Amino acid sequence: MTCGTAMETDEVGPGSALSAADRQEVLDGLRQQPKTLSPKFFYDERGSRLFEQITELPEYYPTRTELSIMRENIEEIVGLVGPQASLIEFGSGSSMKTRILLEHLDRLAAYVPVDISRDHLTAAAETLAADFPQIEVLPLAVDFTRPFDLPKPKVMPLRNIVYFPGSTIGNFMPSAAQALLEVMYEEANEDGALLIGVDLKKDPAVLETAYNDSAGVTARFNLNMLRRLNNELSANFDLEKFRHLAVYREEPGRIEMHLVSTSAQAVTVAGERFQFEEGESIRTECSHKYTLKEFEAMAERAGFSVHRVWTDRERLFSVQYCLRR
Ligand code: AVJ
Repeated sequence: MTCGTAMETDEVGPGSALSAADRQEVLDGLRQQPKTLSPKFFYDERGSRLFEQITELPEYYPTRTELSIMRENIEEIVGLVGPQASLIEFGSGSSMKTRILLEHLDRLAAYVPVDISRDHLTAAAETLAADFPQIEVLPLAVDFTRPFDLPKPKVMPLRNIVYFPGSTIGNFMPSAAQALLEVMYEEANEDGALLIGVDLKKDPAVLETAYNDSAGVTARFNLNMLRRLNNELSANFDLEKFRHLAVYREEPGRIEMHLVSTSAQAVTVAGERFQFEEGESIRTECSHKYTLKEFEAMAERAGFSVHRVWTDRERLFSVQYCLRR
């Protein structure tokens, strides 16, 4: 640690909400070369609102495409899942996609939203519990990247269906995505399945446009991370001195979002000083894209077989039903 010390408690500034572990993760990321920050720090209240706006942008195809794939194929999905399943969502679901499943699946034994953030979890779970009084909602606040014990619903589930929508799998580095699929395999149990949204490789121009919208919402979403660190970690990022960058990199097959320093500057975060060269960036997100073949290989290594794949006509996005082998 260099000059200055962070306060000892979790209270590290106005509107503080970041835990000591999160603060440590931020500092570790900024000490790295190149500097990185986890995309999980996007989602404070303002960031979540900006993400909602992103999902409605004309350029951002994933959300509306996944939603229409779900709507068009819901009867087949219902048939595959069968009656009295337990739906286990990785990440707290409040989305339309979750609602479609809760509306149509046959006599669900339980809906189990799993999220590390208790705040996200309770808000989403309460709304869904109110809207679906016939479904037992059992929110679980755990880190889903490691195996965890499932709650026991009143009605015995006939199978566990792990649900992971939104192509959130793309935010994980390939080795972490592989490990996460292995956890999902465990949680699915014998006879269980995985229902997952996976964004597909396509013309890089289409991808780059989706993350560089003309209204500048994605730029605000990206820069909001610095605003959040200013608020919650007593940082002093000058938001005028960083610009949004989103590029597709062919070899890792991913969109990368960066915040690029427009001048040489120093920034203080939780008492620690960080130096930026002009043009130096912080990588804030990797969004991996897969071909159907690539995803299938990864699912198979985790023990799944891809049983059914639904896509849109342009093959932008896929929803996949994977069985335990
Ligand atoms: C929520 C991770 C699926 O990668 O497309 C949208 C987040 N970032 N625009 C994505 C995001 C910029 C999104 N995921």
